[in-house]
Amino acid sequence: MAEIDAATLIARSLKQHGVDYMFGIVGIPVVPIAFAAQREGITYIGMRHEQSASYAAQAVGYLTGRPGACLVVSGPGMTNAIPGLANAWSNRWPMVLLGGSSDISQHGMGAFQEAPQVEAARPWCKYAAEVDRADRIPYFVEQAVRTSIYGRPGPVYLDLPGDVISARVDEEAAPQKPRVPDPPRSLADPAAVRAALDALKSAERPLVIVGKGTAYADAAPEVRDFIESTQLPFLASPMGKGVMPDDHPLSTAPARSHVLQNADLVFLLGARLNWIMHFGLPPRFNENVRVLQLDVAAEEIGTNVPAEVGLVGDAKAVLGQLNAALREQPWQFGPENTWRTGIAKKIEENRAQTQAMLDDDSVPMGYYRALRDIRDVLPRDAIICSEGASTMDIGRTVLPNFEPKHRLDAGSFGTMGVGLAFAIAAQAVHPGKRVVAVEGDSAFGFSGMEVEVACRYNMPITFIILNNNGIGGGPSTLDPSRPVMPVAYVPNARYEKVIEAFGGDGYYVDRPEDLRPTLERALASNRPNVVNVMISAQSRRKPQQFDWLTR
Ligand SMILES: Cc1ncc(C[n+]2csc(CCOP(=O)(O)OP(=O)(O)O)c2C)c(N)n1
Repeated sequence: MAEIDAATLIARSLKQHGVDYMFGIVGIPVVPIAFAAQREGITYIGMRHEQSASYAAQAVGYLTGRPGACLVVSGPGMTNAIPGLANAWSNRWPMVLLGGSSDISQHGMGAFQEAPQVEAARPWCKYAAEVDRADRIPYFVEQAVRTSIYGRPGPVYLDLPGDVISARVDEEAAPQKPRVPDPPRSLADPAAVRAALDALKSAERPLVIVGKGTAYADAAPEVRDFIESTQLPFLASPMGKGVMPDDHPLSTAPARSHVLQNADLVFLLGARLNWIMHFGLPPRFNENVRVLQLDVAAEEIGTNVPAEVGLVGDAKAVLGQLNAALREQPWQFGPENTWRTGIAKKIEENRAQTQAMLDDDSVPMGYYRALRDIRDVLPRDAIICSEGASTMDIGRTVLPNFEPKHRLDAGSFGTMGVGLAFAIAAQAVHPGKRVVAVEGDSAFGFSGMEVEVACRYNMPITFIILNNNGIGGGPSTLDPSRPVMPVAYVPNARYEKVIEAFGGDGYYVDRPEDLRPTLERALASNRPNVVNVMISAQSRRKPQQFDWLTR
């Protein structure tokens, strides 16, 4: 009768179900799980804050379709990871949080770091449970992994009491479950597929909105096929960028406000009508806009605006249905009409407006000028992580993506502090790709210590900071006779020195002519580095017709 320790059983069960990456911070009672994970062939990456570990785990979930694991200690370790659960819940990304907890035998006694962890996790999770017995570990892990990736993906939580982790069990009493298969790909009702195509044919000003749900479903080939065969204009959501290449002639990105406001029909592909899409309501949308919606979650259909047609199913499978129907009965949106010419005109106008800012060599630089050089040095398959307010918003318009799942940002939850962890996760999954994190100086500060992780694991990530001395721009000096402004940081902070402490390379740039050569050097070095770029605190986004937040 062979015995197995519970920590090994946890790691083996995770590996069994395709959990290949674990991010965490060890301590009582989870240390043995991290070592067991390494022995079982799971890549373990020790982070510097649980928040980052929880962000990295969900990025792996999005990038691979299998949840990343986040391993944390009891009490403050677990509560530090709740922001990650919340962000994954909002983004609909899978992850498994594994929280050590106090011994079951001491429950209620004021045990070391005892806390209501399952209850704390529950509002953010599809599934939250305490593993009450070591022999049930394979059951709980299978249940957790399957729940996180089936249906609408999301985070799950397993609470691991110390006396369960330290237990040993008869291996035969705790057999592994068969590997959770990838989620079954469900098809939409064929009648709805026909209805969607008929609706598209009847539209005068149609617009396809490509969301990150299509990237998650690995549906980029089907989306590309659909757009090419129908020749419909499209708009990418922030993380849907790259499912269709941003330089595609049918992209309407530079005319975003115009197309949202004037479309008479929008076809949502794995995109939600939440705040990022202005709820689908006036003044940002036409009040009579017709909505076609493809989503994996039936309950999403009709959110905020009733859907004329709901296609419930897997994006790859349903787009396959649409493409098959189009092959049988080809149809294209007309090549010449006022909708197309109007969009083209607006794109040209907006491009002309930004060109001057892209080429403005003033010192200090503006956002557009700095982002222009970043754009020009990145390879087409670079993975771009980004956060900040203007840094991210303007970055969405200036930095293109050409591949799906190559853009990770603050997302539906608008979380600052995700960028470094996302970059580390992306580099772990794609060691051969160029990964950059384009950060506001405030955003960088939320998890700046994670640059040590990049150094420790020899990840050649380039962390670029657009430094305007504060949250949305701070003063260039701090007047000691006045209270420090709430938006201000230490002016001219030398963030690049942080990475030098760990053996990485730091670069400081304050003149536009130095930026491109510095970025080229940083990328060519194949070493972790921080490029700290001073920009003007007065630099702003090009004037917008609407405030960015719809109220
Ligand atoms: C966790 C969290 N805390 C606070 C905020 C509020 N917030 C939004 S953007 C931002 C920082 C913006 O400054 P920066 O990153 O320097 O980018 P900039 O706009 O200056 O380019 C903050 C603190 C948030 N979104 N998330």
